[in-house]
Amino acid sequence: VEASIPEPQREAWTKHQVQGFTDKDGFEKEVVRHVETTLARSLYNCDEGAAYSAAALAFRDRLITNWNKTQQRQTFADSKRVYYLSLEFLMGRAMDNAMLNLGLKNVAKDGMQDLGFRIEDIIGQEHDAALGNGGLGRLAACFLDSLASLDYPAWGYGLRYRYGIFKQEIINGYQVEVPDYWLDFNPWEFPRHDVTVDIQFYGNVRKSQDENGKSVAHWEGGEIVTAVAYDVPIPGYATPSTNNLRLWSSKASSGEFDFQKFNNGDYESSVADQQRAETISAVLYPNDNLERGKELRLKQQYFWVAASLHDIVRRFKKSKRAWKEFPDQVAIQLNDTHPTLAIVELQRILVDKENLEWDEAWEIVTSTFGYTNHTVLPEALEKWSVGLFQHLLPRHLQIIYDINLFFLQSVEKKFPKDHDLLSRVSIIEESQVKMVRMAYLAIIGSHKVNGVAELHSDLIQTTIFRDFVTIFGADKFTNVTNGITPRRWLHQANPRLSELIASKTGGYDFLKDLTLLNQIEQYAGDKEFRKEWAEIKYANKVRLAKYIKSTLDVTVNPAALFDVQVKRIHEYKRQQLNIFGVIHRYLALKAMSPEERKKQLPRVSIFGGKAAPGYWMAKQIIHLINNVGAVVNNDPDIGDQLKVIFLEDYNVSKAEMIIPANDISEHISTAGTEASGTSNMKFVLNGGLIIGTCDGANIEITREVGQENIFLFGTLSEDVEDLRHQHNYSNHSIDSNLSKVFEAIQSGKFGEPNDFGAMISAVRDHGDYYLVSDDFESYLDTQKMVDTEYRNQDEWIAKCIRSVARMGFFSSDRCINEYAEGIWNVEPLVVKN
Ligand code: F55
Repeated sequence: VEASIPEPQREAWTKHQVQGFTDKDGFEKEVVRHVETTLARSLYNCDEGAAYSAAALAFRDRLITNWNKTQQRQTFADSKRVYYLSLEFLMGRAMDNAMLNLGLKNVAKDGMQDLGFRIEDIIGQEHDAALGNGGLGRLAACFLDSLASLDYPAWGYGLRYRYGIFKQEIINGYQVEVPDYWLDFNPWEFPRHDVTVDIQFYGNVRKSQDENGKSVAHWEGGEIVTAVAYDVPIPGYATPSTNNLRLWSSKASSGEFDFQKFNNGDYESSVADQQRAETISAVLYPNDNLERGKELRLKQQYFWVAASLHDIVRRFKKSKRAWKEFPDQVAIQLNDTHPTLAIVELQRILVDKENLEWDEAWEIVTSTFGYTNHTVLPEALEKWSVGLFQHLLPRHLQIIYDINLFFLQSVEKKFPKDHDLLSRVSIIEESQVKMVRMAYLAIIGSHKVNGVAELHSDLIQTTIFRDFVTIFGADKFTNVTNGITPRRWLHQANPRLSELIASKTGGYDFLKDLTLLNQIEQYAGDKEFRKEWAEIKYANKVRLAKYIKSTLDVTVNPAALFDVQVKRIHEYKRQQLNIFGVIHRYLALKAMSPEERKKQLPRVSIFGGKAAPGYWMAKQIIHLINNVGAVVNNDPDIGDQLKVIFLEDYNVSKAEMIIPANDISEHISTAGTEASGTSNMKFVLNGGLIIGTCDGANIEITREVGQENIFLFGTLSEDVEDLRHQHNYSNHSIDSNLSKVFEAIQSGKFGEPNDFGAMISAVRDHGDYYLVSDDFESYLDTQKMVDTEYRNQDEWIAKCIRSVARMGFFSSDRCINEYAEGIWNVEPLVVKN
């Protein structure tokens, strides 16, 4: 700052620099000031909503000073930056996180109390920022927290959706989607009306020759939409580093908004043009692991990618460096294939606008990008029709053809006789409708490709991308196992457990170095420690039980075993296996004498999660869970022995309440289908055990916590294909316990049987693709072991303590450090306060 202010005025500026509150009194003063002036409300009618707004504004002011300093420091140092491109950032609430990261939560708590409010109630007023579907979006949010906490100079780039993921309501047992309008009052974003980029769509490409006879492409005509930047500060934990998340919002460009029409009185159609432009950033697509090829989605992708690259290139150009230094200044990570167009856009900028030679440009491009794959499911692999591309992005399609041509030529040179190979790895799929395969483009245009857990990274290298391993060599492919931020998922979600751990490890250093958790292992046998541990778990369960009572009017016993499966609803995640297991348990209880029933371990089966609005089967699964709950929860024979709960509208802030209350959680995907999973890590870190398949990160969790501390069951991934083959080519016999479950459903016990016909047929008649029947017996056996082991509470808690002690590996800090070293080649840049 100081350098840019002329000497005579400098004193006045520095004298009045905002310092920010540091104590309770200062905080209260800021809250009162915001209520009176910013919100223009009388102090005597300040409700919880206004109190939240004022407290949020007070914390926002605190963040801004750190944020400005960090940005200035990064500009001054001009060192290499990381850009994380993600169509989703599932942030959740910001205020609690800001208070904790600044170390001012107690100040806020006491201050709010003085003003007549409870801090939890005030925190609860905040609307989640839900700009994501599930794991992929939440991973991006955890990464931002780690990047800032580890002082990496890093930016996130995303879209500022007007509507995030829909709000889920359950009506008569069915999911109903309600729009999530979240921007009403959002103190966490800063509109930058001066930071805009004009983005072009459609039009034509004209070729000309320059003075040296070189062919030059000109993309002309079409329409222009303007991208406006909105910045969100991302505070690190216990550091002044505060990074930037830049979200783009679309609006009609001032050139585009047709003043001619407007002045001619065609007001309606000029407003319609404006609305069409705003549609681009209007809504998050609510599908997880499914790509539907909609034009608006491709428009969103290009709009966001082009605006972000323009911004990055603009920043680079300020340094006046040679283009070949671009990869020394810039690392761009592609979160899945959604931003793959960035590869093409950078090549276009370098060749068409900056006049670099193709090969020189391509070298820069490939050194800049890294690509993270999050799925092997074929229906989730992005493909766009060539026709759509030609229409929307004609110049980009030409560049893709050229990239493909040069790539295939190099392959042919290396593997001269293998024509089949060429068609297998071509970016263009030569099908009836020609398609652009985005994952192939992402691989060819990046210097590293990573999966998100060991099994997943092995699988992509041996299945969907194996030809590319042959072509590029194994070094291009790597693994970075996912992680989670312990700040939000332990300290914020479970403050009492965090405090207990701090009391035994000499403070909160473990939140910065999660491997320090290993110090609590020695207390696994300590009676007093176990007692405190159990009390905290019980209190967390009481809190969830109260929530269940208040929202669903079902009474659950906090002493029962809480068995939780919360995640997006998907056949591959097998919530159907879980609910079939619950039905089996119910039938077994019904068949018992009352005395025998009483002897069983009481259990609460808790479900939560959204189904994509167009995913009919997933919606039927929700319906069945609710119908089973309606029967079981009202059956006087059953009482506390079994309750079945479906929690409405699962989101980040609800996860923070639900996860600390788990005894066991279910991560039961068909082996080989869940790339990693991240809630599995959150559940164990909060002192629960897992029932899971040998899939994704479950395998590494087992390696870390020890196989005596996890309940694994089911088919191994290497056996899945054979079993599927057998289902299709021989008579497929269904597990006998599962058949009884089907009979119960078909008897009408759980509502109209026709509603669930397709769900049963999928298993019985249509090949059981997800191996529900194959795994049913081992699932039930494993659940039986869970019941038995839970009865020995001392040993159970000891297992939980040992597991938590061994979870250090799963911090997103470890994960980000691996990316920084192995893929980005960036170093931290410490900011001093
Ligand atoms: C969203 C949109 C599309 Cl088009 C495709 C996928 C998604 C999406 O939400 N994917 C997703 O959440 N994937 C998950 O990523 C997590 C983080 O890596 C993994 O843990 C999880 O296994 C994977 O399913």
